[in-house]
Amino acid sequence: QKNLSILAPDEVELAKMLIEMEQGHLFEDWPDPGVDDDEKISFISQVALLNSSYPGEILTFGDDNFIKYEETGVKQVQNAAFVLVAGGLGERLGYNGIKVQPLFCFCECKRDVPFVIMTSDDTHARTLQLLESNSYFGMKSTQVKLLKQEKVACLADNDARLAIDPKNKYRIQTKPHGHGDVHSLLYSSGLLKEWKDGGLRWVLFFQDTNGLLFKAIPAALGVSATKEYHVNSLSVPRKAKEAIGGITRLTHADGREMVINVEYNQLDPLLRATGHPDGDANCETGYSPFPGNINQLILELDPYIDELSKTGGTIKEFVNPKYKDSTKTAFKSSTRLECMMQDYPKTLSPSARVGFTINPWLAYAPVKNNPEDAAKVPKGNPYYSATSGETAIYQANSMILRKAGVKIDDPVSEVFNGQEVEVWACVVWKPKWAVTFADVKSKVSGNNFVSQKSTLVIKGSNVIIQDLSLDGTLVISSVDDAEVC
Ligand code: UGB
Repeated sequence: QKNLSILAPDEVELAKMLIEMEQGHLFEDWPDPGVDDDEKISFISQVALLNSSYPGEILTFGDDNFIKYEETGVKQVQNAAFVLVAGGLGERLGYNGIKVQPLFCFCECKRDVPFVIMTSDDTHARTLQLLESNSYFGMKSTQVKLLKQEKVACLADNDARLAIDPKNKYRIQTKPHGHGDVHSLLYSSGLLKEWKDGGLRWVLFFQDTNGLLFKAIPAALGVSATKEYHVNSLSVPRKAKEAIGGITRLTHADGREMVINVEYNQLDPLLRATGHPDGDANCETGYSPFPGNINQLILELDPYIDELSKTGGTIKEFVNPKYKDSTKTAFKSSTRLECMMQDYPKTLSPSARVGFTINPWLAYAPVKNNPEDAAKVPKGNPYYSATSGETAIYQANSMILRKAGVKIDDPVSEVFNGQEVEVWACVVWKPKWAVTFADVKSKVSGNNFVSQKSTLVIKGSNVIIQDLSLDGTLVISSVDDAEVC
C-alpha cells in the first residue's frame, strides 16, 4: 500500500489488479518508498508488458475497466463503418422473410455512420424493399450501401467436374460462396478508400442473427482502440461441442503462430490429431478453453486496406463435401468452394496485431433454429431460437438495470414452444435512451423496483427513471426534447 504513492495511476491499477488476483506475494518483500524506487517502477513496466502480450481481453459488464472501454469505444463509433453480412436465408430458422427484418428493430443511427449490407440473389430485392418502405429506419438513404454477392459454380464429384443445374441442362448449378465474399466486395466497391479519405478508422462486421451484439460493441471498440488491434474478434465463453467456432492460437512446427477461428466441426478432429485425446472438451472452468467465435469482427481500416491491396480481398477457400458413404467416392449433393469472413487474418503477416474480446454475457443470443429443432436441444444447451433470443434481451436489460441499482425480481422458469427459459421482467429501451452502461446509470436514480411479471418500454431519450415501483406495464413515449421523470 505504501509503495502505491511512487507509481503512476495506470501502474497503481495494475498493482491493485495483481493484489485482487491473489498475486500479493510479488510485493511482500518490498522496502518502504525511497528504497529501490526505480527497480519497483521497472518491475511494474515488465508486468504491463507481460499483460499486454496476451491477445485477449476479458470484459466484466459494469466494472471500472468495462466502463473505461465503453467510454473510449463510444467516442470511436463516429470513426466507424458498419458492415452487415446478410446474404443467407436462414433455412434452419424456418422463417420465410429476410433475417434483417427483425434485426433492424435494434438499430438506430443518430450520426451518418456508413452502413453496408451484403446481400445475395436470395435477399437483395427484399432487403432494398424493406429499407425503402421503412424510410431507411431513420438513416439517410445515402448512408446505406447494398453490395450483392454472386454465387459460385458447383462441383459434382471428387474430380471437380462442374455440376449441371438439375432444373436446366443449359446452366451450371451455383451455390453461395459464403460470407467471406464481403472482403473482396468492399475492396472492389471502392468504399474502403472513400472511408479512409473521410477519416474513418474502423470497420465493424456483424451478422443478421444476433440482436444482443449492440450491447457489446462500444466496449469492444474501446478495446480495439486502446490495444491498437488490427483485428479484434468478439467472443463468448463456449461449451465444448457447441456449434460455434473456437478462437485458437495455432502454432506451426516451424514456429509460426496465428490467432484464428477454427470451425466447430474441425476443432475436435484438430485437437485429437495434435495430442489432445479428449478432443473438444471443457476445461476446469466448465467451458471450452477456446472462446466461442460470434463473428463480430472489428478491423482497423488502414492495415485492412493495406492487406486487401495485396490480396484483392481474396480469402482462403475450403471445400466441405457431404459424401454418400464412407468410401467417400460420391457426393450426397453437389459441393462448391466456400470462404468465411473470419478467415481474413490467415493471410496477415506475423506482426499483425490480432486479438479477441470475451464478453461473458450480453453479447450473444443468436436466432438460428426453428422452434421444433430448438425443442429437441438437450437440457442445459443453448436453444439459439427466437424464444431464447427474445428472453435473452429481457434478461440482459433487467441485469443491466439491476447493476445500475434498480431492484428487479428474480426470473421464473417457463416453457414456450417446448423450450424451458428463464423469464425476467420484459424490459426494453430504444438506443436513444441508452447505449452504454454509463448512459443507463445517468438515467436511473432513487429507489426503483420492477416486479417479474412487469413490462417496461422506454421510447424517449430524456427519460429519468426515479422512485419507480412497477408491477404491471409502463410504456414511456416522448418526443426527443421532452424531459420525462
Ligand atoms: N451469410 C452471407 O451473407 N452469405 C453467405 O454466403 C453465407 C452466410 P450462418 P455460419 O455466429 O453462431 C458462423 O449460416 O457461417 C451471412 C461462423 O462461421 O448463420 O454457419 C448470413 O446471412 C461460426 O464460427 O453462420 O457460422 C449470416 O448473417 C459461428 O460464429 C451470417 O453470414 C456462427 O456464425 C452467418 O451465417 C455463429
